Amino acid sequence: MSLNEAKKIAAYKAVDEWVQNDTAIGVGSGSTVVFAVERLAQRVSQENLRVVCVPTSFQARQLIVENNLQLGDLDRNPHLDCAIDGADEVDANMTLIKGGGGCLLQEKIVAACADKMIVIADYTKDSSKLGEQYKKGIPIEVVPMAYVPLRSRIQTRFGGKLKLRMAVAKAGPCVTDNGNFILDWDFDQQKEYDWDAVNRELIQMPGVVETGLFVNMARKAYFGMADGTVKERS
Ligand code: DER
Repeated sequence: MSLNEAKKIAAYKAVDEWVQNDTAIGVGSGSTVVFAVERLAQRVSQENLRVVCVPTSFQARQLIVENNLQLGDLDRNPHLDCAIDGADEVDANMTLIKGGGGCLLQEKIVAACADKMIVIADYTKDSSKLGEQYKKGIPIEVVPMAYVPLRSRIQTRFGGKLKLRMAVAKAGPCVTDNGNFILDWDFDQQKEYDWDAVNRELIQMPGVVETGLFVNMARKAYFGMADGTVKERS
């Protein structure tokens, strides 16, 4: 089974299990969510469902509009029944690394407004420990003026190495939908981290906007496996 097919079966199963009529849904960002929106659009059309979709990025907004789904926002839908989103890695305790696509801030805000955060992923995201498979580091969204002092402060406090995420099709650093930079923290994998404590400490640092550590937020994860099955974790 290809990676895309694995993403698809996870996304379809999650949408089928968590979406019913009159559901307000947070729509995540990334490539796996594309399949979730595809399935959502199918069900809305086939079952004449009423759903409202709140995006977590410009990409998610485009997906909602292009699939003729009802576009919502947190002004009108401050309480969501569920948020369906991808992840870069999921550990055994359901701690997530997110932000590989640079959308972590709005994703975390929307997930926090949802009764349930549902994660959809392919089998390469299924780890027992963070860093086992995802090697690009933990994304930390920072205010641009603060990236240099924060890079050294976090390195000194927690070890590892932080790199400013550079844009691919544009000169200079990656700029998020919120006008911020991202530092990717290649943490020391020999260390045991209390991710909840690390996350809380990072957030307190002036200039840190949000981290890609989603701790105690995900209710259930669906992993599309290479053999065509869907593995679930909660
Ligand atoms: O940037 C993000 O947080 C995305 O949700 C990412 O974690 C998952 O992206 P993928 O579905 O393309 O792997």
